[in-house]
Amino acid sequence: MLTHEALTTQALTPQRLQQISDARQHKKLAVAKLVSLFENRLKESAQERHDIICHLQNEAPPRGSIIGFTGTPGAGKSTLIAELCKTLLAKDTQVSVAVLAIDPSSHISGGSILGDRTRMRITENAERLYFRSQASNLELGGITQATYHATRILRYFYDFIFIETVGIGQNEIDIQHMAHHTFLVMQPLAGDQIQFMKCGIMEIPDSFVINKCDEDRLAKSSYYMLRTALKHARLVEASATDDVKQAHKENIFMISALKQIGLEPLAEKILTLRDQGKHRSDDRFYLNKLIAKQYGEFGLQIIARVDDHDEALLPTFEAKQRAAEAAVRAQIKLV
Ligand SMILES: Nc1nc2c(ncn2[C@@H]2O[C@H](COP(=O)(O)OP(=O)(O)O)[C@@H](O)[C@H]2O)c(=O)[nH]1
Ligand SMILES: [Mg+2]
Repeated sequence: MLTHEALTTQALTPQRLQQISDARQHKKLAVAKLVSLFENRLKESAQERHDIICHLQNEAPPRGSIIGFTGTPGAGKSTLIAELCKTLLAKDTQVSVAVLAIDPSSHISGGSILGDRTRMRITENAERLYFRSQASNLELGGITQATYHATRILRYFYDFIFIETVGIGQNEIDIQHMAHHTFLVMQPLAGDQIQFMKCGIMEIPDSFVINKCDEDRLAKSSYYMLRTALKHARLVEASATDDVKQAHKENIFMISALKQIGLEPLAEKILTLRDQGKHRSDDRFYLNKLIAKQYGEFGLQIIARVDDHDEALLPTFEAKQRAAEAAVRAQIKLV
């Protein structure tokens, strides 16, 4: 039904090919320009985005693993990510990381340049590291469509895409959807655990980071507190033994980003999450969100009829979007 609306793929210009080749070498300007093209999602550049993804996909599937870091403001996410990046890049001389920081303060400051960027004390000239702040103007403090679209392109150029987002309800759910692995970053003895238990949010993260474990005693007490909370939430069997030395094996990481304690096991864990990128496309999830926003339940019902086999004929988000919008508009005319 929808295939005749599919975008035909066109050849890229020599300039665009050069830009892609530069981005592959992690040249920041080229990466930034490509990410902007995807973030902005201007209608007139939909064809180009489609062509770029088809071109990249043709050469190799996306490799980047998306790793989410969520948690309350002030838990130390930015500091942790900065230290973790340094550890990772030093540990593995091949690995490359892109960081997308979604800055909730941009509501107030009107821009996402300041805020967290100043706290991400990453050496900007590290070649294998790309950093970008995103304003969270679309959905309060969290994952936006722009985040998803930025990851679509970044996954072809970087081994890991770290997303920093504030944990307030819906964002955890969204980050869980987008990320291959989600870390909940907490601070010790702040009552976060109890808070999260109440919200049912404990179930969402794949791993826990207790940050600000600046001293051993604090690390241990925080570990036991978290284990108790997990047992309460029935995420760990009540009878399970608690062994602080084995914590990282059960995906609990006790860290002081400030004092650079405990980063090694976390970096090792992250390296095991490599190459997850090719296993999933979330186009449909974000397309549904877009259509729901534009056309509500009516639109969703119509696009639900797009068969799965159409995925092969509609290989990009842009192709799916065009087909879906055409289908919805056709129905509107009929009604
Ligand atoms: N004591 C201590 N403070 C930390 C640690 N990590 C971060 N901080 C501080 O906590 C504050 C908030 O950190 P930030 O990374 O901006 O938190 P975010 O809002 O979660 O991104 C800053 O003042 C950091 O210096 C840590 O391991 N120990
Ligand atoms: Mg931050």
